[in-house]
Amino acid sequence: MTQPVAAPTVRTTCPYCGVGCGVLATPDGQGGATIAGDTEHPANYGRLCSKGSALGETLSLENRLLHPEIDGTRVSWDAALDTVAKKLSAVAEEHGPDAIAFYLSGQLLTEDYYVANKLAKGFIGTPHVDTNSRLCMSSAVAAHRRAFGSDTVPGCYEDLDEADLIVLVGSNTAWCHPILFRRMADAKERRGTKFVVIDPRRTQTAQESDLFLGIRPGTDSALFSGLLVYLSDNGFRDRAFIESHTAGLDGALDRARQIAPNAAAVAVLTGVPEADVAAFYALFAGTRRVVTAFSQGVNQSAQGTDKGNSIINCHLITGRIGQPGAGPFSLTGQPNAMGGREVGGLANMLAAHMHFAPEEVDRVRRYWGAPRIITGEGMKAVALFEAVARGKIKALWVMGTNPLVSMPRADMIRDALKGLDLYVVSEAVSDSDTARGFGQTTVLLPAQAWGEKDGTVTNSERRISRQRRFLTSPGEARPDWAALADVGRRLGHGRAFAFDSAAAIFREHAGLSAYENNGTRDFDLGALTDISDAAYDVNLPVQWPIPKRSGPRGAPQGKARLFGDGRFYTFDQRARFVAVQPPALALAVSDEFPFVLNTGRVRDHWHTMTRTGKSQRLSAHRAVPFVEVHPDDAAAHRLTDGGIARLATEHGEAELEVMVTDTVVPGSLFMPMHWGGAFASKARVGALVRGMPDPVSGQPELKATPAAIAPVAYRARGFLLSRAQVALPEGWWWARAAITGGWGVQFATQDSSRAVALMMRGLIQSEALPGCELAEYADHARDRYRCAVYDGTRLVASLAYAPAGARPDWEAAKALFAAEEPETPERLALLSGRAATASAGPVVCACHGVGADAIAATIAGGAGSVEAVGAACKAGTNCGSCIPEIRKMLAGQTARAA
Ligand SMILES: Nc1nc2c(c(=O)[nH]1)N[C@H]1C(S)=C(S)[C@@H](COP(=O)(O)OP(=O)(O)OC[C@H]3O[C@@H](n4cnc5c(=O)[nH]c(N)nc54)[C@H](O)[C@@H]3O)O[C@H]1N2
Ligand SMILES: Nc1nc2c(c(=O)[nH]1)N[C@H]1C(S)=C(S)[C@@H](COP(=O)(O)OP(=O)(O)OC[C@H]3O[C@@H](n4cnc5c(=O)[nH]c(N)nc54)[C@H](O)[C@@H]3O)O[C@H]1N2
Ligand code: SF4
Ligand SMILES: [Mo]
Repeated sequence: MTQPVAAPTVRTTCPYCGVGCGVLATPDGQGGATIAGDTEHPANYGRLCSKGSALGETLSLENRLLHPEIDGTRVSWDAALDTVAKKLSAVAEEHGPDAIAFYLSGQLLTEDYYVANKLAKGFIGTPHVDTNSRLCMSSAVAAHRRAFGSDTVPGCYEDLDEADLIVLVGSNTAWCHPILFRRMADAKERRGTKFVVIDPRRTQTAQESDLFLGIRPGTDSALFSGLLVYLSDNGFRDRAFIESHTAGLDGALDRARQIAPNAAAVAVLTGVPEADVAAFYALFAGTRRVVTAFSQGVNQSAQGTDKGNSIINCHLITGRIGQPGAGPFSLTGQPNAMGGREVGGLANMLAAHMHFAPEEVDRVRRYWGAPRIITGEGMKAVALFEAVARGKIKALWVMGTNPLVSMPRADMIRDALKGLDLYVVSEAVSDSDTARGFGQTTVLLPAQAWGEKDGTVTNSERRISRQRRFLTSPGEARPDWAALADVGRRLGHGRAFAFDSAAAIFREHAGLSAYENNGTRDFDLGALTDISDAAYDVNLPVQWPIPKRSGPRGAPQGKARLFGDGRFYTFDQRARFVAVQPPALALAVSDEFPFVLNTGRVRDHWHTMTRTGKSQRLSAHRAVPFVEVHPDDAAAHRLTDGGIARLATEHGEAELEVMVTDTVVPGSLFMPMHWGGAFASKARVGALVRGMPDPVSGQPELKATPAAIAPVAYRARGFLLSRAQVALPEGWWWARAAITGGWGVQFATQDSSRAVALMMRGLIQSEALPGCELAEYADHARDRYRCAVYDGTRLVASLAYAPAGARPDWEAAKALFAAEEPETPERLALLSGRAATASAGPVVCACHGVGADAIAATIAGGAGSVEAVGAACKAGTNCGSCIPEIRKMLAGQTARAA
């Protein structure tokens, strides 16, 4: 067990992805901190990706929610919580407790989550508690439970180091789990591990693979059904394992044979060339140490649970599970996706991996001393928000998630909120779309953010780590668990919610996991039941299960792998093969909506950008919301690279910059999920997405919505750089990004250069830029305009405007804006639009701010490898998240040279 390093450096855990990297934070005493990787943390051994490295840039208090509010008016915590408690009681009295719902998040700490779950399910008595993990992991959970009888991730990260084949299904690992991808790349280097990537898009991950299967969306279960048949027919069954430790092979195999009798049939269904299908099958069959890692291309699907089970079936038939270097591996998205599952934050779980068998309900009731324990499942996210729309739910408490961007059919949800008697949002920021929604009574509760709060999270390999406080908490922000416990006390449950620390909550949570367990439930923290406050502060990280007396001489010891002994958590201890349904091939595209809209993530942004949006380094890689379109479709629909397009579905629309690329196939579009209302005029992914739920897990399909796309002919394009945020006129298209020294907004407008010049003159007479001086260059005959605004000698804003076809490039201006008091040549350059110094091009390496042009120059100058590029210009030498992009540029150069 590791000891804390000497103050003032604090050991904590990255708040972004489920890799769960250890972070060392050294506060600067002014609200900021220096960030480094924790060399002793077993998830990352000191490495951090671009997002983790830039955490120090996200700590500012700009846009933080600092005080409770009721209907937009600042109030005391007491007043806010009195209102919440009073209204909850009134709703329960009038409509029953099940008119109350909670919508939680895999970004809450386990302790927050535990208290929310206990309050709702045991004391208020509503089963309607769901979480954004429904959109993220619930199909993997359901697949685990069907196969193993429990929601257990069998393997650990060391399996990635020790595998000879890694199959990545629906996972853009290079961008979304970058530190795990570095581990995989190390394995490739060390032992020649091969990568197979299965994804409809040729992602950065795919470009690093040995074999890429560009699958037709939604057809993964056909591919893996074909693999099951192949393994069975070609002598790759592990007979002893199947015989002693599994059930249901015959049924699953019959079904698989109906779906995908051979590689030729699989090729027809999946669109993958038959030779590639055959190559994949031979590679999988012939490699004992194979990990199949899967993520949202599997889970966020109308048949996500079946996709998961079709993968697990192939590991069961070969007995490749719970062994070093072998197993199915669900890569979790959020930092505490696993913790949420552990406390029972999903509507179809009760608590501590227990469900609704009568003895389980009774056990939890006794442990909690709960007066109103629920006895059955509640509504899952999609149904829950539909119930809000129907008026069935009267009070909703949203905590740590931004559903007005991230839920499918988000515009419908926004309208539905107005019917709520009580709408509570626990948030760290004041300007998230969700915090700006409203019910008849809207209560905003300020939450402590990362660096201020204290508790635990569990990563993808079941490892519990501490998030520790290293900053004082600003304004009146409090831990989420404290707000929940205070409401519990106000509702008359003082004893059950008498928590005074995160450690106390953790002990109770660990106690429940061990309560009457005796090895019957996978999730067991028995050894941590009596953990002292001091030990809680220093002891973790540790992997569960960790029952009482688990290690030598009774010392606690976690377990890296499960199921190696062939014992599962079904009643007969056998794993189940699952007969899956054939993929539904009709994607319901129509003449009106002929495209399939796929959605997902970019390398440097986290979800709805409430944190990464503050970092100029992270905002440089992709600065505007975009849609990827294949060149053939672009030509057919008059879309040009860099132009603006309107994307429409049956549910809503967005306006995005077009990125023409052959990494998507004809007929498909891809847009990122990140830009909410605070960062772009019209780019909320949730407004567009249909979200058909998987019948088993209830997880909505977020990767395939029928859509239409058409160009939008704006008159002009431009950008505005400013020290503080400036609002642009109604009707403009815009996207905002953090830049060095302030904010940059790229815009498109129908207004003329004359109108824009007038607008700038208005701005310097308004509150936005009061009393400043305007230096202008205007050529209205050619519809061009540039200006710079000075407050004395200090540059405070700069705008460029040109006809849409001559969109001004902002890289040079951004570099000039970094100087607060520019010299004369730079001042002139801002107005002429000609760079004073060469621009570096769009940023590739976020850590060192190295642009594509600079990297291209080093390659042209003879740097022939990633290492040589790094030595010449530092790109790729810190976190390594950009190495795939550098490698692609190197390959391009080699191809050109040939
Ligand atoms: N940079 C960054 N990293 C993140 C996050 C972030 O916001 N930003 N979020 C974190 C979270 S919460 C999550 S859940 C993870 C998600 O991590 P990933 O799942 O890796 O990310 P996505 O981009 O959502 O989707 C992965 C891929 O699924 C593909 N896909 C779509 N349809 C199909 C299909 O039918 N079959 C297959 N095989 N593939 C398909 C998409 O083309 C996409 O490339 O990332 C985590 N890490
Ligand atoms: N179309 C489409 N939609 C998707 C996805 C997709 O791939 N495509 N992915 C889905 C997935 S996998 C996920 S995980 C979701 C993510 O979607 P969301 O959960 O909606 O996204 P976040 O931006 O992470 O929202 C977290 C919110 O919590 C706030 N916050 C931060 N710290 C705290 C805290 O300590 N306490 C409280 N109370 N609040 C805090 C942040 O400011 C932020 O507003 O999106 C889902 N939606
Ligand atoms: S891989 Fe990056 S985002 Fe994920 S936990 Fe590690 S540092 Fe954070
Ligand atoms: Mo997620």
